[in-house]
Amino acid sequence: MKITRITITPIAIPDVPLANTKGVHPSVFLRSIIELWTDTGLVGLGETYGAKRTLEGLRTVAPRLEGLDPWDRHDLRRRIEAALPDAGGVNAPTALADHKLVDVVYSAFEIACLDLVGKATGRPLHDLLGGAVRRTIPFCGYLFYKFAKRDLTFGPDIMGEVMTPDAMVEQAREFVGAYGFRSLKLKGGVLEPDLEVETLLKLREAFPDHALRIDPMGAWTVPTALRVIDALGGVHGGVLEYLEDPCRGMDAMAELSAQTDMPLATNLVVVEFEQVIEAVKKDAVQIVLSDPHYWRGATGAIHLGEICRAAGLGVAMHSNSHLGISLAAMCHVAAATPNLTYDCDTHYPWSQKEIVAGGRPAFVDGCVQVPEEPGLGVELDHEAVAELHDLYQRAMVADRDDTAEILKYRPDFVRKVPRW
Ligand code: GKR
Ligand code: MG
Repeated sequence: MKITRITITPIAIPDVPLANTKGVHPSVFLRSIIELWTDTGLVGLGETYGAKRTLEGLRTVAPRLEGLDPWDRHDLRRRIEAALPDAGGVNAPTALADHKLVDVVYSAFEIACLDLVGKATGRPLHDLLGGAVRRTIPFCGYLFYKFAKRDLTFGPDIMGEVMTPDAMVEQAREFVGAYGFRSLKLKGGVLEPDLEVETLLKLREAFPDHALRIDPMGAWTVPTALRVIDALGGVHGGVLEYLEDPCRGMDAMAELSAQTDMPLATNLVVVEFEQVIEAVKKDAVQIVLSDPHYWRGATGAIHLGEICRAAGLGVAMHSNSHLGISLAAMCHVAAATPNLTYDCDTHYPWSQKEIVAGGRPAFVDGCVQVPEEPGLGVELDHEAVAELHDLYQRAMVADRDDTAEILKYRPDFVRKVPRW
């Protein structure tokens, strides 16, 4: 089986102003949809970031993949490295972490290749990763403070303004009611820490049995993080199952870690294999967030799980705004990572469209069934892709810059990390 043609389609999906410590989501989020066509008539699918550096990287590499055998991942890596010498990162300068372009591009094409191999052998993708240790994947409800959306040109708002503890409890009730989530993650670093503590205490009262976590994305100093941990009842019998990226940078995380038993998680200071080693040496974190979009694909995410097992670290799963191809890839990886023992993150409830045939997958009790069909187990709805490609062309948004976007809502906003 050889790849004969590669299609990269950028799409834009209506989004709502979800807040984080560096700003707020723009009116659309961007994805790239990958189709790898073969001489056997099979088509492999992939979904990844759609912002300009990723898109340019995918487009630069695409012509070099003609003739590739989808089984040969070393050849895939070689071709990508040759096409992208000295490639830097993919994210906007205002982002809080960066991911190497070669890793992001490799990840996207690897998953499409694995989809092909699965289709060619009649086996689901998780079988290519060692087999499924679980058949349903539990996700957490991902809660965001948000503004009421002002410009409805590209799509409606969801839930209006949510900027108080009580409004956040209502958001959680809606998500738990609609999806059955059994755990909740709050995107923090938006309101004063005391208000975020109040939000979590109110969530605990409203959902006494739900696991809770908060991710301030580096917004707090070490003393602030210690104060928050204390206010939330500490580790034993306290409110949090873990605390994600409370402080900015590996050294600040290590400084905090030395002063608390609260498990610290990250998708900001450990995003490459080399950083796992540094984090272990410094005892900076106890849980690493996996993600097949940048941990060198689905196989890299599985390797991360194994390295974390050996290092005594826990594994959770990171998300960005995404659609159903990514959801399927996340499910296969989660199914085949034995020590992924926390409910996975997903932005899916905030995504208003779908591009896989059959529409939106069902969430039952917060869980998604792992696809059992060959490969990823999803097919494209070509009309939906065309519609969102058209939106991409009309929206004229080529990059994600949350800090630029928040100035439309708060003209005096100044990006400051840590802020408190
Ligand atoms: O969607 O605003 C967002 C999140 O902040 C996202 O960009 C992060 O990558 O969800 C992610 C996280 O866990 O940090
Ligand atoms: Mg995070």
